Parts: sequence; C-alpha cells; structure tokens
Amino acid sequence: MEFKQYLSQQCAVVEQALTRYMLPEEGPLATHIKAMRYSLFAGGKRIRPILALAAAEALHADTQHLFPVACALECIHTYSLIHDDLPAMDDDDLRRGKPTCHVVFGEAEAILAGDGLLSFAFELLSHPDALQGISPEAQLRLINLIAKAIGPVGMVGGQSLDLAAEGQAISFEHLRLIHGYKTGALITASVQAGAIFGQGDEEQFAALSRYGVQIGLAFQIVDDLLDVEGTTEDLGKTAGADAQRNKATYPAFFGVAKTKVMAREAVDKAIAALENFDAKAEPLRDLARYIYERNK
Ligand code: GRG
Repeated sequence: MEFKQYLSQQCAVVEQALTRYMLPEEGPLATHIKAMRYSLFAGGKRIRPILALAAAEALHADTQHLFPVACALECIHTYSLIHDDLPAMDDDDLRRGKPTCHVVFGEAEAILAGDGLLSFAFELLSHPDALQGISPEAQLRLINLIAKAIGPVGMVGGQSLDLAAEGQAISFEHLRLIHGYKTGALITASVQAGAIFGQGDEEQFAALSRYGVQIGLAFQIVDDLLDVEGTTEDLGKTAGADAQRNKATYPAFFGVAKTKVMAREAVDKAIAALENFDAKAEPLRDLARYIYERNK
C-alpha cells in the first residue's frame, strides 16, 4: 500500500475510534463536550496515535486493543494545543486555519476543555477495552511512561521552560532541552506506548525509543523551519524572522540550509534505529520521512 493511502486510512480509523469513545454533545454538559470536540475534530494530522499503532505493528501486534491508548494520546495533544493557544500563553486566535477554542467558547471554557481532555485521556488509558492481551504490569508501565512524558519533567515542564525563555538569549543546549520536553517527550512516548503494547523485548524497546527520540527531534526542527519558511522546500533564505523576533529556533542558530541537514540527519538516525526490524516497520520508516517532508 502507498504510504499516503496508509496515512489517510490510519487517520480515518483514529477518527472513527475518537468518535466512538468521545462523549456525545448532549445533556447538561453539552457545551463543555462541544468545546472538547471542537478542538479534537479540527483537522489534526493524528501523528501521535498513528505512531503508537505503527510501533505496535512493527512488532507484529494486533492493534485492536490499542485504540483507547491511541485516542488518549490525541486527547492529550489536543489539550496541550488548546492551553498553548490561550491568551496567557501564546495568545493565538487561529489554529489549523480555524478560530481557537477560547475564541469560540471563551477563555474559562477553553481551560476546562483542555482539563477535560487531559482527564478523559486517563479514563481511556484505563478503559476496559484498552490493552487487553498485555499484563497488568505492562499496562501500568505504559500509563506511567505517558504520565511522565506529559508532566513536570516532560511536556508541561518544557512549556514552562519555553515561557521563561521568551525574549532571553538562550544557549542551543537549552533550546534542545526545551524542545525535548515540550514536543519530543509525547512523540517518543507515543512510539514507546506502541512498543510496550507490542510486547517486544528490551532491545526492541530500546531501538524503538531511539527512533522515537530522533523523530521527536526531527519534528521540532521541521516545525521551526515551517515557522520561518512556510515549507522546508525553499532553501534560498537564511535565518530571518525568528532571529529578528529574538526567538530561539534551529534556523535562528544555524540558518535554514544547515537546519534542513540536521532534520535529515535526525530522520536518518531514526530509520537506522530500525535496522533489525522487518517490513512491518516500513510505516514507521515512512512516517520518519513524512515528518521531514510535511508542510503543515
Ligand atoms: C500548554 C501544557 C501545555 C503544553 C504545550 C505541545 C505544546 C506544549 C505546545 C504546542 C505549541 C507548538 C506549536 C509546538 C510545536 C510542535 C507541535 C506540538 C506542533 C503541533 O503538532 P502537530 O503538527 O499538530 O502534530 P496537528 O495540528 O497535526 O494536530
């Protein structure tokens, strides 16, 4: 199957699962649920759930009971975007070309929509449909690694470091630290969740973790490039807008051309980490390339 076809098919099955598990917009909580659903179904690429499913597939697992976990990852991601867009944080009015949650539902409801999605994610992670076929120890390990990845020494901590760094001259090491926590941790944890579900051995888990770290890095580097360039195709310019805004990014440190090489290197390392995996890992290899080539 063509990778593009794989991607849209996986996106569709994740959407179906989200539709199945997400609460209906009815009764006294209709507005709250509407706010959660508004952002959850606003056109995300579903990269994190697709990565979890692909990692499990790479280990020849039947992914049927991984869907609640896949949906939980998307709920967590959506919560982070809703909160990131709030006036107290990035203060963005648009996301994916649509008005942000707080613009439509008000600031207080957007905070609650984020909180609701985060909490609902843990309801899904411990859902009776979830993780059948793996041991209670493995279930706990999986939930623990996701909780860790999104907490104070993970995504939330990264966001805090990012806010503190605003307008400051920071080192490249510090930028890497922020990126690793803020963006990389959840992406890596998504791959690791699939790896635990797939019941690989520790060597396979370590290889998939290396893959996850490298695509997390590539994802953020490309995000920085998209911020500057709009797409990764145009190599003509050097670091400009972000450096002028005093925003620490890869292009601000290295210029666009070198940044693009660094993104490619991270993708190559990710693919190299999968050397002992067979053709079932092909979607993971393609996903690494896709992260480099994406334009949104
Ligand atoms: C507010 C707790 C809290 C955390 C915020 C993830 C994050 C931390 C902020 C998002 C800001 C941002 C644009 C980060 C760069 C990387 C990133 C997460 C991009 C968006 O992810 P995609 O491309 O989004 O997977 P889609 O739209 O496809 O869902």
